[in-house]
Amino acid sequence: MQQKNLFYDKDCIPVPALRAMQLEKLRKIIAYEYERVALFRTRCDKKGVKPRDLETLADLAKFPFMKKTDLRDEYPFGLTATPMSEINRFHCSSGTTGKPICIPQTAGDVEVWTEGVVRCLSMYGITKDDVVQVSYGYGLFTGGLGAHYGAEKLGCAVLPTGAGNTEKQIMLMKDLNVTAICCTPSYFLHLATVAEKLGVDFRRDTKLKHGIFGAEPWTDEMRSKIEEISGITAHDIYGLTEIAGPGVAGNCGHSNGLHIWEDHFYPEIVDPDTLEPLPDGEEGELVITTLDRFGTPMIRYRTRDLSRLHVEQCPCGRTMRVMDRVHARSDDMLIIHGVNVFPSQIEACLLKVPQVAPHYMIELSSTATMDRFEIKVEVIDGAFSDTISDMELIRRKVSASIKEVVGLSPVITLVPSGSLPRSEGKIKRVIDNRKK
Ligand code: DLL
Repeated sequence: MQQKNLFYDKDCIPVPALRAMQLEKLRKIIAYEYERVALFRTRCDKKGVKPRDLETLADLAKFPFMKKTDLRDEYPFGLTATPMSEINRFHCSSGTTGKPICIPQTAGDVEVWTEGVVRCLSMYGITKDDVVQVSYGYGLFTGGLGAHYGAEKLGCAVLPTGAGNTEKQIMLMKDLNVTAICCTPSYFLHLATVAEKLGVDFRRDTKLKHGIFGAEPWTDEMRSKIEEISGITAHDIYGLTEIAGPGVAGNCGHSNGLHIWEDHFYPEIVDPDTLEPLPDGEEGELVITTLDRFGTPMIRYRTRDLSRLHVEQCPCGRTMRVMDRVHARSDDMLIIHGVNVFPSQIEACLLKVPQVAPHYMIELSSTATMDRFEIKVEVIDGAFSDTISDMELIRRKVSASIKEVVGLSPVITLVPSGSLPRSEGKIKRVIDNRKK
């Protein structure tokens, strides 16, 4: 059973009390946003809906959505709801195109975010006796400072390495008896490869027990692989800049999903095409309303992340709803030869083949007549061979595994271990050079 900790009682608030609290907070934040943010007010007026129309939780569906383009269009302060004197911190997310988005936040907003991280860390079994290495990037990205503030608040000894300088990270991990590391799962894989090259065995030479991984989709197969190569427990932490940062949700280990701290972050699942709310149990796009953030409140923010809210309560005793691990974003979906393919499906298929390492790249290009779909994947040291028949055998296994799930037969290129690019932050695993 989960140890008792600072936020344990809050995690287990009885459901009726939780729903009443959410309704009260929703009423307050919607009225606040309506009064202070012109974009929201104009949209509500256009829809003919007023803050007073929120009488039940279901009434939230009457209110307009917010999305990333709103933050871009209103950059930098169009969605800021407080005077600048109350702003304590900025975080920005660059995205891939155009202007960044900027989230000004109050000191209270940072506290709510920190609390989310503390609740996640406690849930993973981390205590003040742990030494926590924060290898997420520090700066405008929320990973570094988010994990740092949470671990520090919990009373852990924090090692703020940030991203990169991998050999030094491994040395410090050993010398300072680090017990938990926070980074992207893809960076941990890189760290593991470098450790192996340096002759460092995590089990033998370090005290590492926990990995707190997030910021990018990763599959259950990847989680098993990480645990197998390192002997640590791989925990999932979810979040996004617009809503706070890491610590919006985390997994408790009792169910295969993440508790979303819904006393602060109210979740809905909507059909990504019709935008109609879906009942718990059905998969769709996760939409979040921040209940206690006042610098840049987000009302019905479309995350683009695909998930599902579980109907059943988690056996751990927490009443906060469990959401499915985010395996994909709606905008990650590739359409190849008319078939919908998520990169996470490819990852799961690849990792079923024991000779294959968890490093891969999906490359798409157009030829004169059709799309070319290629997967480059590393083969583990020892399995890579000059013998054509050995390699052909692995290639066939990979191909069959993908064909079975996705129904397509990509070109499979097996490459030696260490030959594909590594990332210190979020990894980019898809290169789509097709003509649009
Ligand atoms: O990635 C915040 C974060 C930092 C979360 C460190 C966890 C750990 P953004 O850069 O705004 O913020 O990116 C948010 O990353 O909408 C998801 O698509 C993806 N994402 C974040 N955590 C997970 C996760 C941070 N655990 C976007 N699993 C989100 C899957 C995740 N995807």
